[in-house]
Amino acid sequence: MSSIGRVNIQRLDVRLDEARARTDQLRAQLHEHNHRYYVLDDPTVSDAEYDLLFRELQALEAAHPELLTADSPTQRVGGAAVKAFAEVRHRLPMQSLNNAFSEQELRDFDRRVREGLGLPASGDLPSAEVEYVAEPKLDGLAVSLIYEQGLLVRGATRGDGTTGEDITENLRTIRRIPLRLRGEPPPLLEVRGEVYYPLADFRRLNAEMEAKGQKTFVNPRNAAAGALRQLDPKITAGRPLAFYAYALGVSEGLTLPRQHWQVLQQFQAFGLPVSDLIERVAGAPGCWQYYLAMQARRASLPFDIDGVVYKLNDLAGREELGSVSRAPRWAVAHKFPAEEAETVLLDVEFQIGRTGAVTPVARLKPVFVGGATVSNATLHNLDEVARKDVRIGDAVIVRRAGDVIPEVARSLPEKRPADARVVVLPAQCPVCGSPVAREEGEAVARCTGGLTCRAQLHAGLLHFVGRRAMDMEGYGEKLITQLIERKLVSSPVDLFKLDAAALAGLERMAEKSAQNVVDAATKAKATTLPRFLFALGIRDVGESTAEALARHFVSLKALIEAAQSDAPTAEAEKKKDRFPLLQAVPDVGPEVAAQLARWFTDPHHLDLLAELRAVGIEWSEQAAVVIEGPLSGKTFVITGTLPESRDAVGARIEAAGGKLTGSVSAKTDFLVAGEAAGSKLAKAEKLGVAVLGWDALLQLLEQGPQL
Ligand code: 9MJ
Repeated sequence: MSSIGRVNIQRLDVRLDEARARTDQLRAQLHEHNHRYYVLDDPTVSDAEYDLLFRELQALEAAHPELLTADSPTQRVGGAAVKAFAEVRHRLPMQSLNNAFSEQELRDFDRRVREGLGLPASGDLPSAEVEYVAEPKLDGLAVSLIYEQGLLVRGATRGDGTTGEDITENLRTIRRIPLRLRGEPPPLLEVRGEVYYPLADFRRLNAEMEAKGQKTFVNPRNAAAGALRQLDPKITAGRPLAFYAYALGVSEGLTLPRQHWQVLQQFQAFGLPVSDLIERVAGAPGCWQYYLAMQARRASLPFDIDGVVYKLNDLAGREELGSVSRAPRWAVAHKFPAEEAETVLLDVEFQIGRTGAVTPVARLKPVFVGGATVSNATLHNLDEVARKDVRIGDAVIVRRAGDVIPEVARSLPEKRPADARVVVLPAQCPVCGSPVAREEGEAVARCTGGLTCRAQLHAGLLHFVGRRAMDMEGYGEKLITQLIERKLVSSPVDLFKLDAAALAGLERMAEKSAQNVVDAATKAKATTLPRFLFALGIRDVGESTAEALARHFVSLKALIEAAQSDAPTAEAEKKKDRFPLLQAVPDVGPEVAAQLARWFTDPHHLDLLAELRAVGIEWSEQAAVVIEGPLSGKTFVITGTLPESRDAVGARIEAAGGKLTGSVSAKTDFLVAGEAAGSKLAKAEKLGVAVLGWDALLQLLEQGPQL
């Protein structure tokens, strides 16, 4: 860096084209130094030398604002503070990972992968182990970075996996995130990874906060979340967040590698930071070795990890395996054991959940465990309390892992005081006084008060207004408590009957916010059937089941009719095939079907549905749009690696009227098979299903099937 010594202020007077040439040169140098410092951890200049270059560029840009570019190293903190983050819909959902907690669960994962790929069981010779990529599992926040023509144009949080928040300006302040990719990036590349707070910086931050008399962060994850949530990027810029890339999202024009390992190598070539702790391992034994090695290194790592992740290396195999609900079948997070600490059980209270479930909650002498102070923990249910022989006054072991609710793991009877008391289930609900009942064979006791119980009503309403349900903004915990206490609301229907005048009398409710809340209710009336079904809070009906029901039945009426004709009569109870209509829905088994049948035959619930309709709740009831085209009426399955992403190929087929399904059966018309196609190809050949290569598919898309 010999030129820096000669910087002088007269340079600012040079002609524009000279200035342009120099800014280009400075940016290239600064990008290179940033990359060496933040990504490769191998700087070749001192901080002072870097600063000189940086200041020269700043001065030139100040003198020639027309030369400023968004990817200039001076523009990391360019954005102004915002009032709120905009929503971003992820083009490909950001999935979460299933967890494994033991060596056995890791082996089960490997077995499911082998079965899914049609491989013989591990240990049956001749069989090679499946190759996995093993990665440390950073305890931070997952983000998505979109690069267009190599430029960082958008960064977003994971959010609920479908919709996140646009935090581009905050992510731009993270030095390890390149503003411009190196090498020859494709026109579109989405990079996913984890933003985290390095431990040394976290300790420094907390020491500073403490010195200033401010509240400290409980753990690095919260510190990272706090920094990313700042509406003013200048504050984020003052927090030294870090980033590692670990997954590919959408891309266009990228020659798709065959292996995840190669994706990570490509990332590095693009200048993205990839952890050097990532390794390729063979089968469950290789994964287990990696787990043990990481566990041993955990305490000396410069960042927090809460486990390791194993991912199938072969990308075609991943497509073959697909996902269940929101998690891929081809990966698993193997978590480190939860941290434990000893404390005293001061008392047991009973909480009433949305479905009336009575949960014993431990009130504890506060204790620091798993990165947080814990004073309440779940005891799950009374069977568990009895099994663990936990008594009030006992010394107990509390366990906490990551985001999981803390639990009382066991008691220490050897330390039991003479006045320890046995925990008894209350006969009446502590909130509404209705009898508490426990059905035969069920571990859970329930309050029988239904929506007459304030606790059930409160939890039910919170669920109803939730973001993934009716999405009614402004209806928080406190507002709902007040609405119930003042008897303004005794059912979800009442939420739609409130007017601004009634709301304005409540605490912390100015006229304008009262109107906003009323407007949110009005807006929420137009919804979708899956959201509405989920909002009803039927036991065991989560979001994905609600979606499956809506897809299958299309209308609420059809669902109700099916549930009612499936409702168990004494005669049907005897038969093995109970709930045939409901169980025809993918993912609905006998237990969920029983809940549905019960819910939709209860007259109170049918009244509730009628009332919700009467206050104006609407959703469209249309079967998925049928597109007419050359492939109408034909069913396709896609497998293997194709020149375009599976989504893109699927979109082409659907645009031509074809229908996509996930697995090959006798009803499949065509299997589109790319390279490295596996068990689906074998099955198609066995069933005599027509197999198309890429060129044959393109021809078919143009001409339709030749009859
Ligand atoms: C973490 N947290 O370190 C994934 N993760 O991959 C790693 N998370 C992930 N991979 C797909 N290393 C979804 C999440």
